[in-house]
Amino acid sequence: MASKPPAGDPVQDAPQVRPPKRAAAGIPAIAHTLRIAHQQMGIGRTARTLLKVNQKDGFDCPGCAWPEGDHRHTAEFCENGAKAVAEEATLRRVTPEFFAAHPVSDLADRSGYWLGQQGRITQPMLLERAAGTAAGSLSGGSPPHGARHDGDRHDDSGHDDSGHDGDHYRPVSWERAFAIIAEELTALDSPDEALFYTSGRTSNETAFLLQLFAREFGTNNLPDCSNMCHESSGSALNETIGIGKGSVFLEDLHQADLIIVAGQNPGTNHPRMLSALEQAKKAGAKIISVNPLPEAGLERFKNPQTPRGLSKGAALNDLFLQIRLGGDQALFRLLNRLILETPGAVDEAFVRDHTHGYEEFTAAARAADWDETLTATGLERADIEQALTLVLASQRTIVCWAMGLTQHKHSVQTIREVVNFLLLRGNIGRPGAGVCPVRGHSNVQGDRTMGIFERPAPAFLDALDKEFGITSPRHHGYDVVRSIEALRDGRAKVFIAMGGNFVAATPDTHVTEAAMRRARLTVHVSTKLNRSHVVTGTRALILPTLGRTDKDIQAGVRQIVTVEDSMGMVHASRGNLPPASPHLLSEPAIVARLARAVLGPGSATPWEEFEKDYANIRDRIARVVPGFEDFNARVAHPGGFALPHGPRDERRFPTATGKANFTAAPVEFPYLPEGRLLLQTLRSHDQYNTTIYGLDDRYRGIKGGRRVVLVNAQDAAGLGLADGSYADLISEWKDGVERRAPGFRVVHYPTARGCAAAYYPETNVLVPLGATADSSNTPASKSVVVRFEPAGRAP
Ligand SMILES: Nc1nc2c(c(=O)[nH]1)N[C@H]1C(S)=C(S)[C@@H](COP(=O)(O)OP(=O)(O)OC[C@H]3O[C@@H](n4cnc5c(=O)[nH]c(N)nc54)[C@H](O)[C@@H]3O)O[C@H]1N2
Ligand SMILES: Nc1nc2c(c(=O)[nH]1)N[C@H]1C(S)=C(S)[C@@H](COP(=O)(O)OP(=O)(O)OC[C@H]3O[C@@H](n4cnc5c(=O)[nH]c(N)nc54)[C@H](O)[C@@H]3O)O[C@H]1N2
Ligand SMILES: [Mo]
Repeated sequence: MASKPPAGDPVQDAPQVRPPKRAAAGIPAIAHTLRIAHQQMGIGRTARTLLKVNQKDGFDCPGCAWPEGDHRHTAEFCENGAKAVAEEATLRRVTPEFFAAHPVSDLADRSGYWLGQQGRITQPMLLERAAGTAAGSLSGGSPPHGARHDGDRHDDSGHDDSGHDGDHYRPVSWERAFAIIAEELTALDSPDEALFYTSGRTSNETAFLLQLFAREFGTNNLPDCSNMCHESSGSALNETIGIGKGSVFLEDLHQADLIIVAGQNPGTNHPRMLSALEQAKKAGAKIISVNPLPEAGLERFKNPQTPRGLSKGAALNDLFLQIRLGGDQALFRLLNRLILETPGAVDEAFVRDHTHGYEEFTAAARAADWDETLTATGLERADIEQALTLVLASQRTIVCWAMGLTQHKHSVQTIREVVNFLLLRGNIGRPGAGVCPVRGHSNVQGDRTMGIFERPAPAFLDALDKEFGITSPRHHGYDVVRSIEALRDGRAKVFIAMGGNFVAATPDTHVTEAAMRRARLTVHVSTKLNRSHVVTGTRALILPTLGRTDKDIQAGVRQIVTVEDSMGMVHASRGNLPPASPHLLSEPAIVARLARAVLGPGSATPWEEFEKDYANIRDRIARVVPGFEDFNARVAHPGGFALPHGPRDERRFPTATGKANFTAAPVEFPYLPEGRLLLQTLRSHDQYNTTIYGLDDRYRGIKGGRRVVLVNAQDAAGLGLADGSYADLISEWKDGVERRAPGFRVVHYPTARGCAAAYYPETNVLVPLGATADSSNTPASKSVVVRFEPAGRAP
């Protein structure tokens, strides 16, 4: 059965395709930035914001978690950072009049791109769905079981006096909004029926308050975007080196002999990393990229900060290993065998003094098989031998990775094998060497440090309890996937999100949306409109908040917030723009008022003091979270401070064995049945996760549309998929449920054999809720087995 793509809004999805680019940045990046910035912000604001990004007295770029160097250009230029800023500092507004003109059923038919383009939300808004109605039709041909309630207590609030017709958001006062949340939360049978989701833009101060509130309320249900992101890295690193964070500073990249970039597309997602790679190369480093796709940024970088960059640019890659999706564990395992077989290649002293589990590991590694590895990776023998030469020539090796390694069933095993690889040659805890999981959201790492975690360490809870005189629950809470299951099964009834776009970012869209519609109350603290505002519980609140670029004044005092970057550096962020509307509250203020409304006078926590001055929050963080001693004084230092990291600082490994652990998991790689391809769901150049800035993916040659699927021409020939034809993607999973994403334009593209790629979130509908990584439970959104069915004519 062929079907058309969902007709969303005036934006026609009719992609044009050209050959992919071979270089990133350069003049087109500047031109593109200025165009988007000007459209969203006008000239004055463009100048005021873009000059303040990542400056010592400015705001932290809301784009990515890549660190800032100590030497800063007046405006360290980054196209996608600028787009993130423009998106937030936009002059467009979503007002109560907008909601009056657009019923939820209309908004539910719009694309995420259209919703985001409407601008900043200006006032708190309330939706009260009438009993038994589906507020908002499900777009995309989803099953008609959207609105189903527990049937027991919706609609009986006694406050339905404001003309609520179940299909319009209406303005609501902050006071009333908090009263509604308090009413719903206190009516729950157990605090564990509430979910508190956090997206990684949230500041340390807000995150700390939110987890404190949730635990004082009585639950560890603190799912966060990290569950879908670097959770596999955290799991693997905690077990092997004793801390779930990267072990390098920016300077280490500059000093490395060899940098391996595996499963990451920095040209789009961490553009400032290209400057670091360029600098490393200048100092003599070699770079290997491991990726099914030849990503432009890794091929050639035209640094817009240098005259040379504006013309020719610099080649970055020394070796491109075009690996099959999910082949990385096999690759690193074989490299480990080859290192073991090379006399003198192992750092014997490091292994003896600092590691555990070597015997078991070497037994497994020696059994690594060439044929199996070539099948798993799709590489040639010569590729791997060339990689080995570079590995053996390097005294200081760093492995960087992102979602290409973390979003597979066997991701944790894969990252553990990367750790084995680095341990073998002593590449942890010395300059120029180490693990470098490159984080996504600008403060996702900090949120975890602040205690946003459904499985908190007992020591953290002990410190929290002691400081606040509370008794935090000790049983684990739900992560993202388990939260969806709990909503689906009626075990969770209230969903509160600090940022993010839960229903669009999570897997199995139809299942997730139906689950969300079963909630009694859904609450989103947001800056911009998104899909999660229109797929709601019986009651829904949108609480608009200040963003990073906005000036935050409390009790007459200008506030700062703090963030932690991908390399464990903590620093201040200070917005400088007048807020998008006078009705906005800051995130810390929202949590503090919410806590007061819910916990009432029974709470001894000084929520009011916290709202008045965030320095009061930092004083408490300093007493609860290790590494933050003297927080307020140290964050006043320009550039901030580094958090301690045992393995990096002193080769101290706080694991169960007290050593760095080698591990020996069996090698796995995805199995692909005949006539199927393995699909990865990834980002285009014009998006920030579920926020779509535009419809182009410039480096990959795609223009004016997002429903494209990149397929190797030889695979396409075998499957009868002509370039320019349209196909439905159908994912195959053991539950036998048909998951279909209709109407994708086939693009013949130089990806690895057997693999395909298409954008997220359009393809999240294909990722089964049960398809997650072992131990980290991260959705396996980079290995979805799909078949193709012709979709008739182009839309
Ligand atoms: N502009 C912009 N910046 C962003 C984001 C954004 O959406 N837009 N998102 C932010 C967030 S939250 C995150 S987590 C990061 C994400 O940063 P990335 O991880 O770079 O993001 P993806 O687009 O998912 O790209 C995955 C990359 O891994 C490759 N890959 C996929 N599967 C495999 C595999 O099995 N093996 C190997 N070796 N490679 C593989 C893909 O081809 C692709 O190059 O970026 C952050 N920064
Ligand atoms: N198939 C597939 N699914 C994926 C991924 C994938 O690669 N493939 N990647 C996963 C990853 S790595 C991640 S991190 C998640 C992302 O999941 P999320 O973090 O939930 O999603 P975002 O799209 O980043 O959230 C965007 C929304 O955040 C709100 N927002 C923006 N700035 C602020 C702010 O300052 N404060 C507040 N309160 N709100 C703000 C805006 O309303 C905006 O619409 O998606 C995951 N999902
Ligand atoms: Mo992420």
